[in-house]
Amino acid sequence: MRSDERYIHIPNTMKRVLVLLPTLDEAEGIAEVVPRIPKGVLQQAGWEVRILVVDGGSDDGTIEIAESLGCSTLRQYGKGKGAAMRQGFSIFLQGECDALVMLDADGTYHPEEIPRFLRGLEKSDVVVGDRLKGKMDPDAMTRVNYFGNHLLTWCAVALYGVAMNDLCSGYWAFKRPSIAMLNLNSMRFEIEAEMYTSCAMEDLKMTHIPIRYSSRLGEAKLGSVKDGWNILRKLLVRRIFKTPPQTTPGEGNLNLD
Ligand SMILES: Nc1nc2c(ncn2[C@@H]2O[C@H](COP(=O)(O)OP(=O)(O)OP(=O)(O)O)[C@@H](O)[C@H]2O)c(=O)[nH]1
Ligand SMILES: [Mg+2]
Repeated sequence: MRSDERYIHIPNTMKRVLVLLPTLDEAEGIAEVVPRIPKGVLQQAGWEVRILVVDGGSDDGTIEIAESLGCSTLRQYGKGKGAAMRQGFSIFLQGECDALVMLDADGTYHPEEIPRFLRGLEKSDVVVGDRLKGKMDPDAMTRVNYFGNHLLTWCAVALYGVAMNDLCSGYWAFKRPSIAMLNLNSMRFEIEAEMYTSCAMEDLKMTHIPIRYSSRLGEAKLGSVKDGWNILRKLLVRRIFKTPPQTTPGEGNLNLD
């Protein structure tokens, strides 16, 4: 064997993680969030990182900034965070990554915590970041949202009987097969609630880890009362109709084509 040949056949033991970032006019946020993704630490832990930004039609340069930072970008079909996430999940399943981490691109969540999520996946199917038991900056969440998040989380647990600490958290990690089991048709901010209902009904093992939560950069897109009501309605609808219409068994309803 030539001296260099021994390196050629080394099996690639690196796993791949897709970091999924939904954006709508998040120029400031994306410029801060992407460089904070700890690629070096993840690489040492055996993870190769890919970043996909699914954009809802930003006109503030978000896409250009994301691309300049090495992200893949995609203009979503339709409108809404839910539609964007479903499209991102669908693309994930078409690719070869082993795990997916999703977080908002507004600077509220801390990308430095991604390795903790991936460690959590060693013992569970899904890991959910818990802001309510984590360390929250004083102005990170309005009182209305704080109360609403607790109330909706309580309703979710009462309806589904499966542990959940922070229903509206936007920071989740999934093993690949878990994504394939999700049945979703949410268009807007009810997507996380529906992810919870789907995980609960598919008996996926969820763990919760306390996370940091900070004030957002740029403007919020969520309307507390309207979106709060949509979340509650989604919890009730899924309790009665377990899967959305047009769901393909085992494949869910992730694609919007
Ligand atoms: N692709 C896409 N992303 C969206 C859309 N609406 C919001 N987002 C993104 O989804 C993430 C969450 O939106 P936010 O407005 O921060 O909502 P939130 O985090 O629930 O509410 P705040 O606590 O007020 O920040 C952010 O990264 C947004 O840019 C949309 O229609 N399409
Ligand atoms: Mg936010």
